[in-house]
Amino acid sequence: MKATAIAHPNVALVKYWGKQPEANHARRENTPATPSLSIALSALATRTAVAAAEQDELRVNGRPATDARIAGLLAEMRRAWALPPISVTTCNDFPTSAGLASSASGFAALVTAIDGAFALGLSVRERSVWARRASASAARSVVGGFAALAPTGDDGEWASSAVLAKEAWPLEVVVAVVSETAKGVPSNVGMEQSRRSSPFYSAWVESTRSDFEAARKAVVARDFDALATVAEHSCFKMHAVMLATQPALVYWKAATLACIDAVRRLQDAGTSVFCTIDAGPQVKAVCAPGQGGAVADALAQAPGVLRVVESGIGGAARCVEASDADMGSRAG
Ligand code: 2P0
Repeated sequence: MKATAIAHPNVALVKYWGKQPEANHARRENTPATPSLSIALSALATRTAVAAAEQDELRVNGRPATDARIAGLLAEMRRAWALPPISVTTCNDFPTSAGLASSASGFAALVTAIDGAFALGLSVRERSVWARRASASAARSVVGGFAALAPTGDDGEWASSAVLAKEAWPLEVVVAVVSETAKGVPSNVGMEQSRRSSPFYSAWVESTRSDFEAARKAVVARDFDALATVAEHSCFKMHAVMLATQPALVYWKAATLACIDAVRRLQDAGTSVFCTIDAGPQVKAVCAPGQGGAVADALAQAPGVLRVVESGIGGAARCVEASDADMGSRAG
């Protein structure tokens, strides 16, 4: 009755920002208002061990912690199965809550470890639905590779599914880390403020459906330029919604703009790269195969960049041997 799982954070190329109003649901289902499409990052990982215990307990990055969303997920799963008290030990090899999607990899790893430890026999789709209820982007980290989060099946349940296997298109991603501190407004709070107050919100929700279809086609066709066009548009449109929220959600730092400028200059010089930014200041530059090294060198020179992380596309959330200490070698 114990298991360890690894999951990778993901970067959305078509963004999720906003939830369907909860009045639409009999109970809290955390259903997005917009479909999204992402790539997982092999170089970053969350490792989570769960085991039956005397009482529920949580350790995050080596320290005792409490987390209402983890407690809520355990309570929901206990409505479905007679799970014992559980100890959860989770650790990220990257900064928590700084726009690197630690909740995505965290909940994907947690659901996968619980499934393994208690032999629940969940399908990938079922694990993605459980992860989504805790944090919608986590549904995509369950699937890994190029993943969509959209209504699925006859019941229209929002779940994640594979768009393309990671081996089919080995894009590279350079993460330019410009701040290691936790962000001010968590995503779940910020997106609700946007829904209530941003005059651009309804246009965002409406137009993201066609962005999602365009991105899905571009990924299947492995058309880098088409993906770059729709992904940058989705990113900057989401940040326009954020800026028009009251109070304004400004996640960027000066170094964020310096990175955008550096990516523009690379594009002007003919490099196949585009940038995307989530609810935080870090810039992720997505590069055609073989271009990551040159892009990393350029972004490392941008004023205010603390460090760059080069990554490939990561695999699905999966159980591993507890003795396997090296997350990088299991990048899958
Ligand atoms: C995304 N983000 O698609 C977007 C882009 C942030 C900006 O998914 O409330 O932590 O837990 O469902 O998944 C961050 O939102 O939000 C996110 P909840 P989550 O990656």
